[in-house]
Amino acid sequence: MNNIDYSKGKIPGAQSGIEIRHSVCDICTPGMHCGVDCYVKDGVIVKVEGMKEHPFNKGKLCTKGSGNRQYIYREDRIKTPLKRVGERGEGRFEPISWEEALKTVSDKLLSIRSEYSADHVAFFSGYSKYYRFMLRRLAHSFGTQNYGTESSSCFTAGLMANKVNTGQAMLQNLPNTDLFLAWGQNGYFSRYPLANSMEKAKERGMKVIVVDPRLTPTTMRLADLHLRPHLGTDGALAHAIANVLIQNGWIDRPFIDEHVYGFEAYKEYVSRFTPQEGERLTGVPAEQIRKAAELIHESSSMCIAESSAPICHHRNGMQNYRAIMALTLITGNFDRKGGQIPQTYTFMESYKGFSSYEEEFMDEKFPEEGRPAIGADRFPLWYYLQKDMQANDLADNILRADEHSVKALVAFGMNYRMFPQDEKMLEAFRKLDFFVATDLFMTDTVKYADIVLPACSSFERGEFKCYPGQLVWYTRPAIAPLGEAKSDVDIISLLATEMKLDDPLLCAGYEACVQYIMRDLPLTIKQIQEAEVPFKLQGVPTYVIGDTIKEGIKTPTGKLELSSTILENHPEWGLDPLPTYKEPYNPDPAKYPLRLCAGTRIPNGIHSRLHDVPWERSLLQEPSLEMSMEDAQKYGIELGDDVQVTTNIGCLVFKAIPSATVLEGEIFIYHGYREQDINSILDSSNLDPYSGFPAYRSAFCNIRRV
Ligand SMILES: Nc1nc2c(c(=O)[nH]1)N[C@H]1C(S)=C(S)[C@@H](COP(=O)(O)OP(=O)(O)OC[C@H]3O[C@@H](n4cnc5c(=O)[nH]c(N)nc54)[C@H](O)[C@@H]3O)O[C@H]1N2
Ligand SMILES: Nc1nc2c(c(=O)[nH]1)N[C@H]1C(S)=C(S)[C@@H](COP(=O)(O)OP(=O)(O)OC[C@H]3O[C@@H](n4cnc5c(=O)[nH]c(N)nc54)[C@H](O)[C@@H]3O)O[C@H]1N2
Ligand SMILES: [Mo]
Repeated sequence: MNNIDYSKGKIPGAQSGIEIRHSVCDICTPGMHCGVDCYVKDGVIVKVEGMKEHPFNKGKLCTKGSGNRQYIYREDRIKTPLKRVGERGEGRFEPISWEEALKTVSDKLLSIRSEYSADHVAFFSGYSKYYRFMLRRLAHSFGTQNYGTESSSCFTAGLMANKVNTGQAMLQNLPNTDLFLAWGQNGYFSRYPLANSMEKAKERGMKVIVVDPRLTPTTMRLADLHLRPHLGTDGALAHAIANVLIQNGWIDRPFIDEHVYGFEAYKEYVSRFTPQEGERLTGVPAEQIRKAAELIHESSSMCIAESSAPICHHRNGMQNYRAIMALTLITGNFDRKGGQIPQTYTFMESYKGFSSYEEEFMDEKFPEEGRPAIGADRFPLWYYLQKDMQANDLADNILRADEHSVKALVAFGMNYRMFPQDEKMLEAFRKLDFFVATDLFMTDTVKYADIVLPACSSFERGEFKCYPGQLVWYTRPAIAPLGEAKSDVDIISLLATEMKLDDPLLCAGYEACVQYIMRDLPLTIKQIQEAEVPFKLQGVPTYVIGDTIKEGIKTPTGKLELSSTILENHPEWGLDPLPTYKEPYNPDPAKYPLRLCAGTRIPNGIHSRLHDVPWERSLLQEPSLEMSMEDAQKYGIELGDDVQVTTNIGCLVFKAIPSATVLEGEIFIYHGYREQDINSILDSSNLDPYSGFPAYRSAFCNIRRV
């Protein structure tokens, strides 16, 4: 054995009793779940490493994944079902058996359903997402449309923009493109496989434009051109670039004539966004706007990765996203090599190159006659496209306490701190007749529950996964569930069974559900389970670029829609069919002169979950506020000073980090901290009327040293 192995200390083998078992890290977004080697001794994980055989992460683990052992063994892991004995929020519970827990939940939900109606029960899911297809169906089989998720603030607004403009989701054909627009993307912190692919493509000569107000490893290492718009002004920037393209005739006219609807109205609209006007609205110099248009013109192909969170966490987020997408449409980079490629929906919000029956599974029990889901009235486009609850309206629905208010909430992985002005959610919890929470940890949300159900981590369960390129994998548990914890999917199935819902498939359990969804695959789920590592499915029909153009674009007009006919046909919603631009909302510019971005990703945090994990916390010990060097000087602030941030809702104190990566006039703060919860001072009425997404990234504030 060589010295390196000795230095690691934890050596697998008969002598040490350590065995390596493959599993998956689910800390992150499902599309990225990396393979993990769990070093297991006596049923306990003593170490984790990246799994070399995993085609996706190839042995690497990110900062977050490296903290997995400390994460799953967090001291506040819940190990048995619990019944509340103290006040809501107090955190006093008594262990109970699974039988008692399931029976209590079932009795309570059924009695609310018979006394009021099924609509008075809501089902919610935060992270993780692997069980969502079953939870949605559970809600439907129970009889309510009130199923909602954390995606009320994540990803979906971008998907909605895709559905409106092109009828379906699209992905970048990065390996073949000439020019890559990384719009609000820093893979080095939030999506490292993207950073890897970008590095590779740069080596073969791909050009890169990055649009990001900040300096990041992506802007510094990979950008040929870096545009730095003010937060939330992306729509104006996209329109100004489009304006230059159109004025110069640098567009694909034949493609537009044949495949694009609404071009003349769009052209008329963007004509006001001259480079000078673009500069005024976004802060990006007119010269750079022209330069971006030139680069697009000079490139034989272009694709755009517009990240949903930074683009859509604004009052005008979805429209900004559509404005960026319009650049693809007018240059003809749709369903073309090196451009944006339409995706086949696969599984778990992923587009992995084969089709499945997940959408059918999720919606075949949809209670059509039920009351439209919460938020349907306020966010009609959301409801039209998503057919579920816009969870940003949930707290208000409960607090209204009228005849339509939810009485019982069934929450999986719910973290009340994800919402703006999140105290309202706590108040809502207090009003509920019944609240059941399923989680790994005794969080501040869970403390409000009447019944608590212990969920297990990804290392303690088996899970079906798929990855780009028709790769599939069925993981095996690396260790037994801690205490009496169960996987969420088993809990859902047990609840359906206990309530005697008329849904034999759901009651039959996870494997049966996955088999139903994947019934067209050349292998059965049982056969897929035999492989220890991910492998490529043979004989699965794959998408051929150009097929969508040939077979028909999935919008109402069969064309790519610059002006949305869904919105044209619903004038009563009061939403603009064109991707119109609106400034971020500042309640009082004199009082709140600084732009506040709450949530730009840090490598060692994921929302609320890793702040209590020692390795992760050691990398940034206190809730911090990043500001420009110019503002630090102007406000007399130095590194480590306590700085008070004031918004129209309230104030909080953070540690100052003056940084050359930040533009003057902008403040960056990460969210999810128990001690300094930035969402508690963000305005919950500042929402995007198209998607219902909160404006986490374009709030306004003032600061002072304390
Ligand atoms: N200010 C601000 N707020 C934001 C954002 C932002 O950028 N800025 N981003 C928004 C976005 S994009 C997102 S995705 C949301 C994320 O919001 P959340 O999903 O609320 O975030 P987490 O803190 O990860 O909380 C997830 C909860 O799920 C639990 N959990 C983890 N794994 C499992 C599991 O397998 N089963 C069960 N039952 N529970 C589990 C965790 O313990 C935790 O309590 O936050 C949104 N809120
Ligand atoms: N380490 C880590 N990784 C994560 C997460 C995490 O919490 N931590 N969360 C996961 C989740 S739930 C999500 S949704 C994704 C989100 O992932 P991303 O969207 O990739 O992450 P962000 O860091 O929020 O945004 C990327 C870049 O956008 C810039 N940006 C911020 N506001 C704006 C804006 O208004 N316009 C433009 N053009 N750029 C802007 C930021 O400076 C940042 O460098 O990340 C996932 N990955
Ligand atoms: Mo997210």
